[in-house]
Amino acid sequence: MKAIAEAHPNIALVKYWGKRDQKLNLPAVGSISVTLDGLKTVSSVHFQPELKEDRLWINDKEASPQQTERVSRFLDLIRQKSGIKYRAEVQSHNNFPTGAGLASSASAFASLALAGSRAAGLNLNPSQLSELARLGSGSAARSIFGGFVEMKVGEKEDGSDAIAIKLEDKNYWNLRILIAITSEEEKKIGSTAGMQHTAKSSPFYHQWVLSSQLDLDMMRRAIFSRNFSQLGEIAEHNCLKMHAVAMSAKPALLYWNHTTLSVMHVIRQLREQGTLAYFTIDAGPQVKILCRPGDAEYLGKRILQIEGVQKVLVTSLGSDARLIEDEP
Ligand code: 2P0
Repeated sequence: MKAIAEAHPNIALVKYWGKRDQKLNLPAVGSISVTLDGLKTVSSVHFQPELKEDRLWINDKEASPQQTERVSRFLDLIRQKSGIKYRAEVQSHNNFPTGAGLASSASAFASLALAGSRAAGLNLNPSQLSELARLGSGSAARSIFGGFVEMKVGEKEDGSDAIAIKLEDKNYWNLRILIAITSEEEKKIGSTAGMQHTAKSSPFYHQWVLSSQLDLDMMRRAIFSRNFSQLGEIAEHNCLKMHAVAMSAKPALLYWNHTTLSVMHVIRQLREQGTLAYFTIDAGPQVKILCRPGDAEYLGKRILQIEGVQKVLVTSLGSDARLIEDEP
């Protein structure tokens, strides 16, 4: 009753920020992402009759009670679906900084959905896995798939249509995503709390939700026509709009540090000088830069020169979540 699975984090080009249902973790807006190559979470789930409670290790360190409780609630869903009663030992390894805006919850819950369901003897299809992963973390629904992925906002009250679909495979378009690490500290306000706070207190939240539909339509069109400048412009616009709405919450949510801002300015300058590159930033201080393969090396070197940039990771489009080991 053990399985091991891996999943890659993803970067949203059109972002998820806000929920229409807390309990089922239903998003208020759809989102579109790219799954990343190179970065990954490998999770193993082992249900055992002798365990009294679920136990969780992240990168070989016993997790905090809050983290363990979140994973335990997620395993409860798998136990309900499968009828299994046992508690589990869970090991999760990230090859990138955890909790600093690099979508570790996306790859964590996508890999847990796959490993946990297989360990419990379930054989879920990718749509069912995406629905399950969403209950752990909204962005995890997207990490079940590789390439370009859209998370549907859905209409049904039970959440069965709030799932991700693959728009295009990872080989469809050869792009690079650079990740400028500006801080490895864990963020102080997680996405779940940040979204709730924004929905409650920002005067612009309603406009954010309304305007997302147009961004989604235009992003889909940019992807289907392989129009890189359109993809980048919408991604940058949508990112700044998400941060603007978060900054307009009371008290404000400000995920950037001064290096984040320096990188943004450099990217805009480089673009004026003819290098086609665009930034996007999630709920953390790291900057992700979208570019074409021929510009990646120059951009990587240039960004590393910016004061405060600790390192630059170079990634491209990654694959579907996959099972590594499955022991009945
Ligand atoms: C995204 N983020 O679309 C957006 C952009 C962060 C900024 O999805 O509450 O950790 O677990 O469903 O999935 C991060 O949100 O939130 C996220 P929960 P999650 O990538």
